[in-house]
Amino acid sequence: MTENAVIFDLDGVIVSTDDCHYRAWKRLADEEGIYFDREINHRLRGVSRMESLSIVLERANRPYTTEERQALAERKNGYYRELINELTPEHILPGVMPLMERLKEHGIKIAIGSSSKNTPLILERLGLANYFDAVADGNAVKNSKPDPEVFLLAAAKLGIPPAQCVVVEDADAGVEAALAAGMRVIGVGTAACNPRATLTVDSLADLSWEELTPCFNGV
Ligand code: B16
Ligand code: MG
Repeated sequence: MTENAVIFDLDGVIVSTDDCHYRAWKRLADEEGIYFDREINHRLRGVSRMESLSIVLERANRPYTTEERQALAERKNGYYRELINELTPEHILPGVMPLMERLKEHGIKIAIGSSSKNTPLILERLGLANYFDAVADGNAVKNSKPDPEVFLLAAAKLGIPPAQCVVVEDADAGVEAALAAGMRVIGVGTAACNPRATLTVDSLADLSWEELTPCFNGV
């Protein structure tokens, strides 16, 4: 039988840390006197920390040196870690655990493909540190989404060809990364209206097994 895998994005798919990112960037921007709102925050989804900072600084009224940028990114990350330290398994989004349990029962491998360098801490807080067959995150890749590197790394760690992997993503950058990796992609949450996704659902709680299985080759 052909082996298949599902690679889950973390922020916005497994857990709503996307709101923690927003609050941490907002605190930093307010302190620096830089305009920041949820629309700008939307552009940060799936994008690495330093690239996110560059987007935040588009609205700054002076240039920032490399050293200043490094310090700002560290400050934001401190605010963010204060927030994610409060996470518990109850913060796992609806539908996620039943889906992952069902995938495991059917012998379908599961992995994380996240741009976040905080992935180990988040998975630990959620009680999922040893749950996945593979974890690929921002600590292990050079290029962030929409580059396919993180998803290709997850597939390589699983030993499953990209064409047999399905990605679950909430970010447009992540949808593009999955397609560039040659994978099918389910758009959820804020990617639920992305026409490039193979399948879209508002929440994983709404995803039926009958809808999901055609996404796999050979199942
Ligand atoms: P960190 P994902 C991404 O995670 C977030 O969507 C994005 O907003 C964030 O900037 C990026 O991780 C880096 O996060 O600062 O924790 O390294 O959606 O790819 O799981
Ligand atoms: Mg995400």
